[in-house]
Amino acid sequence: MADSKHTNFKHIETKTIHAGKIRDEQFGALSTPIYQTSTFTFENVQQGANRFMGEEAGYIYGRLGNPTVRELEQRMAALESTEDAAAFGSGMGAVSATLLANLKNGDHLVASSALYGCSFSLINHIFADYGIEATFVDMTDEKAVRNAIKPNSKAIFFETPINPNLVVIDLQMVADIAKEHNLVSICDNTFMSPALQNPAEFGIDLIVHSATKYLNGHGDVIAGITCGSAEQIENIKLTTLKDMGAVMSPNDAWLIIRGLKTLSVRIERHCKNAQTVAEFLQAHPRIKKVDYPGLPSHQGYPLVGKQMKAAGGILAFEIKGNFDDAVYFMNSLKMCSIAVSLGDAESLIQHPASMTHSPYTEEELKAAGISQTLIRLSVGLEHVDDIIGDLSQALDKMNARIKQVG
Ligand code: LCS
Repeated sequence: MADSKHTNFKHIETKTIHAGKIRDEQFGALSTPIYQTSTFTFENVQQGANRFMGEEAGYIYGRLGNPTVRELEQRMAALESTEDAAAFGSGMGAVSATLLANLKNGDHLVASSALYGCSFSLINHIFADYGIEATFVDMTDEKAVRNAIKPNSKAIFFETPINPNLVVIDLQMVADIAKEHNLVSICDNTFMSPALQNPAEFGIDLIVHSATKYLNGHGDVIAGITCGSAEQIENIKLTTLKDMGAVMSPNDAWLIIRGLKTLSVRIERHCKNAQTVAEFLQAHPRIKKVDYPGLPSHQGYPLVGKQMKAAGGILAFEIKGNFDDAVYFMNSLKMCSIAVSLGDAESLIQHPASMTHSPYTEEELKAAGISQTLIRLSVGLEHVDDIIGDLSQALDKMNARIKQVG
C-alpha cells in the first residue's frame, strides 16, 4: 500500500472522505482493509533488526503501529491541518499520553478549571501524586491565565467549548500566551470536531479528541486521537504511547474511518437541531437558563464565526425547580436516552454533577461553574420536532408535579 497523493482538498466535505487515504495497491479496495493482526513477519532477522533500529520503514508489532490505524492518523492530521497524528484506545488515553509526554516531575501545568471529569481527576489526583503541579484557572479571564503561569510551567490544557457548560475559550488568546511563555498549548477539540474548529490554525500546538464522540458518531467505539507537529507526535509515539500502551485497535480505526466520511453532514444536522432545541428551551417558561454558544445571550456567542464554524450539537440547561424536579424531568423522557457520552445519532441526556463530573467535589463544581441542577443534552440526528416533543412532554409532566406538590 502506498500513500495516495496528498491533494490539498479545500472543502471539509471532501476532506473527510478523501484526505489522508492510503490507496490499496494490491486490490484497489475502496474501503480501507482492516489489518487485524497483532504482529508483522520479517523476511529475515536482519530486516527485523533494521526495523527496530529505524533504519528500514515497515511495521513491527501492533502496539508500535498498524496500517489501518495509520490511515486514520493520516486522515485526522489532514482534517486538523497538522503534520501528523497518533491514535489511542480512548480519549483519556490520548489526554494522559499527550500531557505526560510534555510534563515530568517538578513541572507545572496551567489547566482550565472546568474540564471533562476524568481529565480533571487525572490532573488533580494522579498527576499530583507524581509531582506534577497544576493550577486550575478560569480561562475566559486572560489576566487570570497570565497570573497562573509559574517559572516551572510547561504546558497549558483546556477544552473549548467546555464540557459540560459550553463555555468558549479564545483559541488565539491561549495560543499567544503559550508562545510568549514557551508553553506547549494543548486543546481538547472533542465538542467541536475538526468539521467546526481547527485549533492548529490559531497556533495551538496539540489537539486531542475523544474519537468516541463525533468522529466515530455511532456510539460503538471508545477511542482517542492527538494531532500535532511531526516532532511532537513522534515523541508521543516513542514514549507515552509505546510504553504506556493505550493503542487503538485496527477494527475501531476502521469504524472511525467509516464514521468520518459522514462527519460534515452529521455535524450540519446536529448543529441545526441543537440551535432549534436551544431556542425552544430558552423560550420555555419552566427553563431558567440555556448554555449554547449559538444563543446571543451566551458568553461564547462572539467567538462563533471567529473560531467556530457553528455552535455545535451540545447544550446544557437548568430548569426552574430543584434537584428532584430535574431528576423527575429526565426520568419522564421517552425518546432521549439517559446516558453519558455525546455526538451520537441518538439524543443523549445526562446530569453532569452526578455523572460525567462526579470526580469534582462540591466546591470544585462551584469553582468550575457547574450547578447541581445543570442538565446536558447531546442533540441527536432525529427529527427536531420529535426531540422537542419529547422534551416538551417531560417538562409538562414536571410542571404538573411541581403544581401538585406545591
Ligand atoms: N475529553 C472530553 C472533552 C470528553 O468529553 C471525554 C469523554 C474525554 C476527553 C475522554 O474520552 P473517552 O476516554 O471517554 O473516549 N466524555 C464523556 C462524556 O461527556 N460523557 O461520557 C464520556
